[in-house]
Amino acid sequence: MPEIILHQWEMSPFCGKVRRVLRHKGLPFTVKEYNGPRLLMAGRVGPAGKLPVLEYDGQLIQDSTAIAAFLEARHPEPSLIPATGRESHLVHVLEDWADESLYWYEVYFRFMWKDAADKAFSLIQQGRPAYEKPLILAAAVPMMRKKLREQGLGKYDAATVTRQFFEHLAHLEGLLSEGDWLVGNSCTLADIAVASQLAEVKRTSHLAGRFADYPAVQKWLARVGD
Ligand SMILES: N[C@@H](CCC(=O)N[C@@H](CS)C(=O)NCC(=O)O)C(=O)O
Repeated sequence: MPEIILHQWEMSPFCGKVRRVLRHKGLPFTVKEYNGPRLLMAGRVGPAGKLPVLEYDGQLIQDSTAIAAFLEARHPEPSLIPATGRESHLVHVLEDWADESLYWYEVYFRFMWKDAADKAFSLIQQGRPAYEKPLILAAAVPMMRKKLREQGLGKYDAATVTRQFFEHLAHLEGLLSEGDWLVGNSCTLADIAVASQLAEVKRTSHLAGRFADYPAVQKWLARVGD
């Protein structure tokens, strides 16, 4: 078995995505959490300055999409990425939608509400001295709100963004009422990418209770797992 270390923030949806890929493939791994003063070192693990980064027998791979492709190539079974055909294209498009669009809704619901940001940072600050969290929040919340405005979603009010998000959820409900998985007859990277964003919305935002209106999505989230 390879030695696998996931450099992560527990509450990052992209790190959650990699954890789900590793578990789906039955690969044991340990995590290195970038909490406390280590937060400042996260930018140095890989050239893009982002987490997750996967360390696989000493080799560093960054970006959840690249990590999933790397693991699929080395551990093809159970497969998560159809190799060819319509399903492979759909998986690619849905994964990218989750990573590049749905992600910003997750960021909005986490960083526009102070209590949600507080919950999220509690997840990575476990075991750290209590004085650190307010300092980290004071830096992270304005920085993430600025990113949201630059991306665009942050320029819209909460009611508009919430309505758009639940429109997306209604479409997912429609898809998942017709089959167990988003693409084809088994769990793919599309399921894992979308579920990883939604799981973080549920975990820290005030919207968790409203997921009950989407029973097919709820059952599918349980099927994809943690
Ligand atoms: N496309 C990347 C996105 C990773 C990403 O944006 N990670 C966030 C945490 S959720 C991050 O590292 N942010 C720090 C930064 O952008 O400086 C992936 O799929 O891994």
